[in-house]
Amino acid sequence: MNNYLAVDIGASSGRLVSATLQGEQIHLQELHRFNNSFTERHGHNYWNIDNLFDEIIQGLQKAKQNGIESCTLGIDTWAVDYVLLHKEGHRIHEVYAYRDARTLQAPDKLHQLISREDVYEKTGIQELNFNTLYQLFVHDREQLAQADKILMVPDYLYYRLTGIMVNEMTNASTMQLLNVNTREFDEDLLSLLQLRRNQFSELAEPGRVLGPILPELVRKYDLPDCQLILVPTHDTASAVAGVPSPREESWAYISSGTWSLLGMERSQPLNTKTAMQANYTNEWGAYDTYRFLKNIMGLWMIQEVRREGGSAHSFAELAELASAETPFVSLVLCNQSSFLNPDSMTLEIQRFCEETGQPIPHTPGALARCIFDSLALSYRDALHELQRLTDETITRLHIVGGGANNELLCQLTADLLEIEVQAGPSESTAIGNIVVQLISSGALGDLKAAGRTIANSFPTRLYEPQSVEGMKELLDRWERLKIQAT
Ligand code: ADP
Ligand code: LRH
Repeated sequence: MNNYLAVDIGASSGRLVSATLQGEQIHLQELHRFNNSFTERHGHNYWNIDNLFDEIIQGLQKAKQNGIESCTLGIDTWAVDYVLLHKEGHRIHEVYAYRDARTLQAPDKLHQLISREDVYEKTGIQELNFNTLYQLFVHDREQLAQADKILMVPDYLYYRLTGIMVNEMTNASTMQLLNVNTREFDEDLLSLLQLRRNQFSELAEPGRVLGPILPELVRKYDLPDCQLILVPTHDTASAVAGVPSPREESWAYISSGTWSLLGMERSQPLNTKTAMQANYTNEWGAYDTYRFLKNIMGLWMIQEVRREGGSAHSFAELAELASAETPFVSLVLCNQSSFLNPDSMTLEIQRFCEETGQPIPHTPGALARCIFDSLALSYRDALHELQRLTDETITRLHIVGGGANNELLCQLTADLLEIEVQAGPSESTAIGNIVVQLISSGALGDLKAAGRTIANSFPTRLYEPQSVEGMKELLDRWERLKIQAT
């Protein structure tokens, strides 16, 4: 039986899972799990990329100890962050984490040289100050000039394992440097950054067989015999490939992890002016799909509140504590930039509530309640915008990712969006990574077949919408808050 391995590394945690296809069912086993976070050094935030590589090696060793002698392997991580490489292949600089404050003013500066409208028309990518375009714009010019190659984080991990360099296209699209019409790097944007096309590698499609793990690594670490397959290396692209949808109805998704990514899978980009104004993006997906979606601040907010509280409560406990609180007491506008990387998320939430004349949440339960209520209200706005922009009526909302375990947030989403929510699987990203390997090997036909197989393999939970007491007053308050706080 073939073994398919997935390395999936999000901003908060990583895992290595193995999978087999038995009849119509995918069987998944988690072999290794580890935490991920960025750390501050000399006033900047960086990822520990060598540590992530070591965790992959450990995971592969565990695979071998579990009797896996040969396998295929795909890697996905979060988007937008990059690695500069010298000609000899070593790193020029540490890898900046996208929440680093150095890009906060970058969009305003860059758009003095080219308008927002032009960039959106070319790329279809929403403006987020941490997109690679803005990060490279403020990156040290000398280092950029020295860079023989620029790889995204998962491209770099593939390179460390195989010695082969490519720019996988789902992640490359989040650079905001690809032209949605030519489906190549946009020459105007490259010259604005004073970069050459040959500083990047070939743009490669998911599904391609890249090559085996370098023999010296296999020998040194006693690893299984593994062929690396390019998967959608952007975790959100894999997460959407892992949604248990046969793609027959009008469906939307929330990929619910560190970020909440709410959107639709489409076969065409939608880069109109109204889509730009609503800050919707067109990220590239596997098999000529686009993810028309919006970034919502997501569970990062509770991750930070939990961390600041000394991790005294698990995520499940925080959701339980929140369930016991009175709903909709205090609300925050999650997508305000002040929540992107505050010194203290707890204090930032409290400051927002104080300034807007709302009760100040102090306990872990009250803070968690405020976050979940506010996220669900933000999802409501985003779903309405999505339907307006695409002129579609969504009949089913899938919630996938770790947040699918949060029963309170799933129920709140069903209630406030007045839609049936299908929650799970929580490991949709690793699953999407696996199904692209299955499609690549011919074991599955396409994304539709994959969606059916996923639905057949992993339990999900349905949340029926229930009426919310005082909904009208709540929505009025939410609208007033938006006017008041902007
Ligand atoms: P990422 O890939 O961005 O690192 P994940 O998809 O792994 O994120 O999701 C992590 C999030 O899932 C956590 O921040 C937490 O809020 C949520 N989560 C995970 N398990 C549970 C649980 N049992 N109950 C409530 N929330 C959970
Ligand atoms: C989610 C994610 C998201 C990006 C952000 C950088 O992990 O990849 O799709 O916008 O991280």
